[in-house]
Amino acid sequence: MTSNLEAQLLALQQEGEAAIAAATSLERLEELRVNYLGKKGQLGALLRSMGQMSAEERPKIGAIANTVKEALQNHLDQQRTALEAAQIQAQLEAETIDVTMPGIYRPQGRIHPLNGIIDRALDIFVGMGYTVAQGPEMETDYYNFESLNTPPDHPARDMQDTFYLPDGNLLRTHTSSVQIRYMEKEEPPIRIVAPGRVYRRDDVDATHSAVFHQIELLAIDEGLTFTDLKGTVKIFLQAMFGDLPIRFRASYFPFTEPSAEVDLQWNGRWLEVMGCGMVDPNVLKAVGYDPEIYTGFAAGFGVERFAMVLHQIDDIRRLYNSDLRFLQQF
Ligand code: 2NM
Repeated sequence: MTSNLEAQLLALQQEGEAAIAAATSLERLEELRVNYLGKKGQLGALLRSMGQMSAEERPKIGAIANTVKEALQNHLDQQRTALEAAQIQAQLEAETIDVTMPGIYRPQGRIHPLNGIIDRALDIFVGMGYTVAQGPEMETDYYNFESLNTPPDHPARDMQDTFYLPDGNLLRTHTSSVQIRYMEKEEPPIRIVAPGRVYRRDDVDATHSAVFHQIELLAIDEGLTFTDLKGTVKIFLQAMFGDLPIRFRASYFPFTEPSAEVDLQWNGRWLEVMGCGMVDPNVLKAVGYDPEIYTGFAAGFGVERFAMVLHQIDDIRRLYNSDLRFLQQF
């Protein structure tokens, strides 16, 4: 009877140890723990039969049962530690990064040369205290021409030169319309710079595009003179092109008086780079400013032309083709 129970206990230990050693998951291990050592487990079931044992057999079998229990518990603990270590090892191996792999190629973007010029120019004017102003590309005749002292018979108003829309509106031919809208809303002193797309009915060739970009600046204040205009233009061109000789040549715009073209000496030649002038009193009156109190200057330039000079681009159309072989040079 006793030796039978002893043999059963040892057999249970052997069978249990083998099952534990064969367990390959923590879940399986927990099943085995419950099966052997749990409240309704096999060891407990064997011990319950101790009730029928004699008083001298009891401690002996009890001691054997304890060693069996401890042995199974030790095996469970060891196997759990081993399985946990294996699990971490497997995770580490699965998540290994091979730093010698070639990586995912991501083509690098760039600032378009036109935006590069716009960014630089705006930075320079913002540094001088100017605010960036924007407005609509579709305009009324009033904001594009009439308010800008441009007479009805001026060639710029011709159907040949301006895109008119069926409703009588038009595509702005300069960003001066933005300046008019701004002056209507605000009071002097004013310092603004207006970048944007403008439209002209030109035949497209190496130096002309029907859509191009312009930047115009405007300053209105008490006591501004042509000297302020010259200084501002000179500082701007220096920041943009370097310290090169510049000259002012008398010219004509409907919205400025006097007006001038600005030339820059570039590679030994005089290049026309900007137009400018003192804002015509008629323009000031159109926005409700008193020309006896306020004067102002304005200047404008084409972004494409600046880009072509600075980057030695010989055909304006290259700026719009989106040919990466060209664009990636900048
Ligand atoms: C230029 C040349 C000369 C100009 C004038 C004005 C305004 F709104 F004040 F009348 N804005 N921009 C101007 C003057 C623009 O671009 C070649």
